[in-house]
Amino acid sequence: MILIKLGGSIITNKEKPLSSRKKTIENIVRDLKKIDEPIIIVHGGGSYGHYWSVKYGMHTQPGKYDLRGVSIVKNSMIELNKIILDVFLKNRLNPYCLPPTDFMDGNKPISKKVKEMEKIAKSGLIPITFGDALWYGKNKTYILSGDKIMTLLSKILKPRLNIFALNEDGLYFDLKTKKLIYELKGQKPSISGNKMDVTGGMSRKVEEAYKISKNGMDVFFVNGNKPERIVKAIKNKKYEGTLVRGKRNV
Ligand code: IP8
Repeated sequence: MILIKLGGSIITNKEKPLSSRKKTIENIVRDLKKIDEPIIIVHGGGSYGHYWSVKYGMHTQPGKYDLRGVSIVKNSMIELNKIILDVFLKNRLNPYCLPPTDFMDGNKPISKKVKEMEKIAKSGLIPITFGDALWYGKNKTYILSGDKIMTLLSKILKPRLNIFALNEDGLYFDLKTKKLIYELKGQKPSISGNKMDVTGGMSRKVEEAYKISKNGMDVFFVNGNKPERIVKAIKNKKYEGTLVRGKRNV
């Protein structure tokens, strides 16, 4: 089984509020059709969820956030999710929408529900979930990032590969030269944060990738504008991007 995160920067125009990159989503989905292993999709918020989370000052830390903000963030994520589901359907794939409320209890995953996602994926349906504003308990809410969902799901499901589709070729040694890091085995690059992103942008991804690799699994950062690279990684184990080797594979 393969876990794929479609980052907000690839599925939306981050500089333009509430605008999706439909053509790019379509290209990715068309290539996902070539994969014959069960997959689970997680997507980010981009200029939908993040736009509103910033406006309402909402973060990953549980708090008593503006209830209007909670509703609006949730609504915007449903809107983005619907766009993605429609592209899957149009391309004759069978998406199975699973908002994180279906498998989260506060900030903890419900193991039984997560395991059920694997069964759903193996049946041929494609579970699709996303980062969201969630009820935490004690009148608090929080922003659950799609990156965090990747870590939570991978810990329980132990997928063969965890893929983060980005709007970049992978991780770079430094942002000026954009020299690509091809492979990492246990060493963590330092990545500076992204102000527009309430869940921490690139640094959060690297953080979560390291947690996943420490749990033994490989993580692959790939350019979502070149979806054939996703297919090559899955089918031919050819990694045109950054591969973070899981502890057991180092
Ligand atoms: O883009 C966060 O998900 P991410 C979603 O994966 C919201 O960090 C609601 C901001």
